Amino acid sequence: MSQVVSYELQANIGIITVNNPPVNALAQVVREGILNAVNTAQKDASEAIILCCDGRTFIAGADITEFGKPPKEPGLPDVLTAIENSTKPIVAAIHGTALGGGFEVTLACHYRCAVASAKVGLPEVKLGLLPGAGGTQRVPRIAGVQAALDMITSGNPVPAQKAKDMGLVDEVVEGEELLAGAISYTKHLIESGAPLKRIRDITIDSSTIEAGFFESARERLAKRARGQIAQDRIVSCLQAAVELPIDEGLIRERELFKELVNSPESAAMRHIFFAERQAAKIKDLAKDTALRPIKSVAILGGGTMGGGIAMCFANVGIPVILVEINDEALERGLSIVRKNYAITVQKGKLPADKMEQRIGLISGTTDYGDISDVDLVIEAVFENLDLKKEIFAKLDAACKPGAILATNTSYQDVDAIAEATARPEDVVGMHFFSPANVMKLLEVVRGEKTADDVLATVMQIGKKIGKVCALSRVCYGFIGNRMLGGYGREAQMLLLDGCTPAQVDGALEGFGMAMGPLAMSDLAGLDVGYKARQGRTDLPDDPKLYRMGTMLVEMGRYGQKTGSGFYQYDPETRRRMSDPEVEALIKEEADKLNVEQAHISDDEILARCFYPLINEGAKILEEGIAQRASDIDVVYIYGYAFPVAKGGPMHYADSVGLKNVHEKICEFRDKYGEQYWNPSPLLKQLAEEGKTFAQWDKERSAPQ
Ligand code: 3H9
Repeated sequence: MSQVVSYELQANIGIITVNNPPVNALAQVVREGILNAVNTAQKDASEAIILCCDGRTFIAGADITEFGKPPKEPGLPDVLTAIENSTKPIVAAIHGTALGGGFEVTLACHYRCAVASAKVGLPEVKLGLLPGAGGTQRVPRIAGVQAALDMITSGNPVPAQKAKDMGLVDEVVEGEELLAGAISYTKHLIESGAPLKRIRDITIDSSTIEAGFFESARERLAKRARGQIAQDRIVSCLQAAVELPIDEGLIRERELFKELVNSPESAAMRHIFFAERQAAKIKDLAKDTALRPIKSVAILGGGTMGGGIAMCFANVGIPVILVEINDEALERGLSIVRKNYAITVQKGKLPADKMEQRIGLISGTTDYGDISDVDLVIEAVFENLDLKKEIFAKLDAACKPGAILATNTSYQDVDAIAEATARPEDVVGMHFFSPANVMKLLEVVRGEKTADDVLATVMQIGKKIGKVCALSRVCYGFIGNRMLGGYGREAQMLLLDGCTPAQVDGALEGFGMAMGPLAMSDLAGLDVGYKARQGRTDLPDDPKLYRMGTMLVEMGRYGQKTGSGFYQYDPETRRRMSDPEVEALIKEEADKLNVEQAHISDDEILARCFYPLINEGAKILEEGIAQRASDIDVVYIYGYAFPVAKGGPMHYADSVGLKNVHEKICEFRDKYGEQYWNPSPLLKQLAEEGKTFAQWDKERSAPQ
């Protein structure tokens, strides 16, 4: 048949098997193979056909690497037409995850059966796309329009039993022996003379759809879309499913799919899909590096961060010991954990008995002697290098040989911490982001002497607890926080230069940031940055630098916690409001400093705030702190809420053009001074060569 699709006749059942590791994506050879097999089966002695897959999953979707390249025949819709028009019933047999185009293949089949552990879903929206092979037309026909809307706009997969309840799957087969179960189900269909059930023949009764249903769905989705267009186009497709005959609905779906697949939004989101998976790979580490078993964990420090980290491990069934300096602190830490779990239960995201199970996995101690046996320790005390060194010396004495000793520091020198022990090879940074039980990013910091198996183990355990891992070498602030410096600085400088806080935040929120930098500083507390600056000797002596943040703190305006900062906050709702007093103060200060205020466009605000990030990112690359530009994007998407539809700062720079970014940085250097705007040599070089960061990554990933 073909290398990746085989066909065999077992008694009166034809069996088509796809085998295209790792996830049976619908590459051209798979599409062609299925089409040929379906055609073959029409002419042989089979009475029904089963479509199943080898390996870990049913077809997990279209081959994403093919998007953006010239289309190759046969297209997926042609394959689906052949399946749907088969004169013999075709039964999809699902295990693993039938996703996107993979699930759409099953919807063209006449029947679907699945093992209980299988999931089905249409995750295209997470790639800035919509289901482009009939998903938007067939799902509402069997599951209803509301269920289709929820499923396709969330992109979340549905477990087999729920899929059966929704009508998406016909049979959940018993046990995990899928093929045997599928054969017995198909035999039953043959014997009972089951008809050729085609979803396309179902008509949606449009009178069941409330007036204004689609308009209100659009409005609701636009609020959380952060400028993304895919949700809106999905609603258009569902509307077509209700209002048009299926063939016209399929044409509409195809047109809108094409619009999205060619959009910068989808290109950015596909970039992040692959970037996330690349980031987990460490370039100079052998694939078969042996892992250290992690069966128990200790967390030092039961504050918000330590408690959140403890939850990450308990959530996946790994017992955790929380270590605090006294009973009172320990009780406080454990109660934070209980409170967080209770909130999750209240929100309906966790059954109460699961909460008890997880809390049962977290114990506490004030004695280092109790952690002598754990496999991994994560220190999460406050940011003080001497304290951390003292703790690591104690851990060295207390922990068993081979235990991994990790620090959750955000800034400190991991090598200096490692040197406080006699086993620096066991020391590594695990930088979680707050709230640690929610934020997806884990920056893994590789010290000078960190052992390979420690790194490989931490990457693997990071994935297990649901984090997206990115590797950083040691430097002040690692990848994420080091880059952030210029972003916050410029947000404040822009005020003196003529913007209001609302203008600065508005421009960045319009771009898709969840929260602008000034509102974010108010949320974190302006006093935090103020205190951090006091200890720094490396900042230029410039009265303009952080002027407004400093003044506000000295006026007692610390941000949300004191009810005012760059903004005023409604005491009840915490809604932020512009504050005329702050705006007048900014003008006054600009006059005092002889800064000529001018109107600044949103584009200029974006360049002033983002180009320092990009420039620092380029320096981080040339110094080898990050392995890839795409790793930096992953850090910003998952740790700093950079809009995924823009693909992260480095991808965004590529889309603007590195020549343009470099020229603008040079212009800012001439206008605002070299101490802030000093173009990175790598950025300059790539700009001159007309290259992108993506090309730079690619050249470095190619075998030497
Ligand atoms: C679509 O279907 C559009 C249609 O509606 C219309 C068409 C006309 N293509 O995630 P993992 C690679 S859009 C190519 O680490 P896991 C992945 O890069 C698609 N490659 O495994 C990785 O490569 P590497 C809708 C793919 O077990 C390797 O497979 N479908 C694809 O943690 C292993 O991946 C989706 O969006 C693909 N579709 O998770 C599903 N999928 O080893 C996307 C994976 O070189 N996929 N790869 O780094 C997933 O969600 C997860 O991969 C899955 C497995 C849950 C399946």
